Amino acid sequence: HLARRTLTVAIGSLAATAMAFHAQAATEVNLGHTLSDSSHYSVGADAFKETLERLSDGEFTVTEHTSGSLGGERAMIEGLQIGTVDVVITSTGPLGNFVPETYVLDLPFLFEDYDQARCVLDGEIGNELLTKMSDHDLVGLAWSENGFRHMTNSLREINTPEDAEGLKVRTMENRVHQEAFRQLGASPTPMAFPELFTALQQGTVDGQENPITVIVATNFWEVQDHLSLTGHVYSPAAILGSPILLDGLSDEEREWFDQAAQAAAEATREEVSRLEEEGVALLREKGMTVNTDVDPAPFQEAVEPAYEIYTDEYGSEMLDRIRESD
Ligand code: EAX
Repeated sequence: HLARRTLTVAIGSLAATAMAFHAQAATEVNLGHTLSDSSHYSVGADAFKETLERLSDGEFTVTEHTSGSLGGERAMIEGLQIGTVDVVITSTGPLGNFVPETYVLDLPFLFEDYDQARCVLDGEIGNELLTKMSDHDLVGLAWSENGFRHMTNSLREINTPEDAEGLKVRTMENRVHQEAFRQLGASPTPMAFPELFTALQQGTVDGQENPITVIVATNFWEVQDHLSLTGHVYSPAAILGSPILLDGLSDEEREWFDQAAQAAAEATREEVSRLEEEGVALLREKGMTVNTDVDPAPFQEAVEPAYEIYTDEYGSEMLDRIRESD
């Protein structure tokens, strides 16, 4: 009798422990991006983690995977769709392959400055684009930021479109960007970001283009001599979630994710603004030549055909709305 009772009690308490453990077990959220742990994306990831873990009182824990350890941006977006990755901070580079509506944001010389870009992304247009993500097995959480992109290369300063002629330039895997560089007379080579440093080091490509933030965070000065502030396109970043995780959440839980993404976007934008001020001096210190007075007008004119190619395929409604917003 006694032995049986002891056994029953033991089993009962084991079950209770298991249940308690289940109730407390935190859900691990894997967050990936392509940049280093000193980058503006990482500042955003820290804010995401802090906010989500605090609001959910530990129900969710966030593990950050930096430097493309979960793959390039295209691969991570695919990961969101199939549920192998939970949250991704990504440029819009490969996003148009999944959500063609976002291509409009990649048009060169579309946004005049940070204020205009942030305002459009935080307003009706940005929200519409985030909502569109759900038609493509993605959840749009917030618009964060990468920054205005500039050209670097190992051969010469770029002052005019002629200087870009014949340059082998790595671009993102983005049709609009590739077309713009083709119009400049450069030879665009699309490539995933995690392959870029080695490609520059080995001379597979002569140059690349990225915001000051990325050039600083990736030590590109080690493999590139010249930076020319062409500011040819604004590069947003999207904070995206996997529908496989997020569609199963309660409204309250989902709200925590939205707030965490918002906090990440704000922290990242602050860091972009800071580096925009301090980054050029830092890159000069590291030995890069930086020409700051590039006249954008001839570049803008040279890439104009990219607009027609875009509007022929996607129409001009979204583009007109963005242009009316300045
Ligand atoms: O999102 O691929 C790129 O050049 C991006 O700017 C970078 O991965 C950060």
